[in-house]
Amino acid sequence: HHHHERSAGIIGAPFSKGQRRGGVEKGPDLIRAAGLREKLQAQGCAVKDYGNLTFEEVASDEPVGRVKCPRAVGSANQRLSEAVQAVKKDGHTSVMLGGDHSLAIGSIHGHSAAVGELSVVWVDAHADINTPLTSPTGNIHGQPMSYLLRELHSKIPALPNFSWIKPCVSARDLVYIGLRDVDPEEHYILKLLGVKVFSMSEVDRLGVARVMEETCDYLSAKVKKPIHLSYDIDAIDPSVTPATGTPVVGGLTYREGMYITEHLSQTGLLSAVDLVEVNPLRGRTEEEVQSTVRTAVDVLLGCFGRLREGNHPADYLMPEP
Ligand code: EXY
Ligand code: MN
Ligand code: MN
Repeated sequence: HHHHERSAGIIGAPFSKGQRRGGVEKGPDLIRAAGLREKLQAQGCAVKDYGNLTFEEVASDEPVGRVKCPRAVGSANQRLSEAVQAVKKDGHTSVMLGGDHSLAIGSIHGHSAAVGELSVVWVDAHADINTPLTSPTGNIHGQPMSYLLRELHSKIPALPNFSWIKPCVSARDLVYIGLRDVDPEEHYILKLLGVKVFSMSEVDRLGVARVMEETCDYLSAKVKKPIHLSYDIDAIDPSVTPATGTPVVGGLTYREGMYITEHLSQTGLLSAVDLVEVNPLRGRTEEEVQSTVRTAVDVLLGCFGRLREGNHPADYLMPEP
């Protein structure tokens, strides 16, 4: 395996207003406290931690149609987009620690603003592609992809603090892995746009190795674009990662979850990663919280070259007697 020079630029985004449940804003500090920086450095990855973003309080944020907290979500994501652009301009792989998945709006927007056309790999139990008009809940964490896809632009109504968002991803550059809880309206959109989906059924049928091979073949059919990996911890089975807001049975095993990161890391194209939806208040015991947080850290280590076979530094010299 060739060794890629990598560095991680970590952005904490302690934001939870893309959904109803408090606690998900504690994700960034918990993931750091589990030793993310130290473990990345121990595997030879340079780390710059940009700290946590601070988000302005929005005085009154009444729903617009069904959409809840649009002003807070819009302005938080604008901040995040700028932060991700700065991290990319400093030459790092961006690591955004959420927070809820509405943050993918700013993370992907900022990544694209810095590097241009992207491939997006969305690992999630959910498709997060409801438009403001199809959303059954109004929660923006179930909608981020709809704001980002060029093909859905005409379906998106104006929302306060959203006018800065320009759709920057094409449907053919998006792949989903792990889906098992998709609303009918979302399913219609996925079929209409012909989005590549490896639901849990495809993971069952093909196995994760073939899913990843096909994912990368599909995405690099013409040109190899930088990859944005948006990893929702609820993609993994709740027996492993229970501390999350919308757990769904029948998810990825720990091993499948790791394999996805190992494979993407080895493409050398991974340019930004989101790790979202870790919510310690949703764990019933401390062990449930710790198992979720440890797995989140392992996902990120896999993104930066950790292999289960083991690793060694490129310049390792065996001690001579
Ligand atoms: N599809 C549902 C909705 O739009 O509200 C549930 C979305 C859950 C989203 C989680 C973060 O991935
Ligand atoms: Mn999600
Ligand atoms: Mn999800």
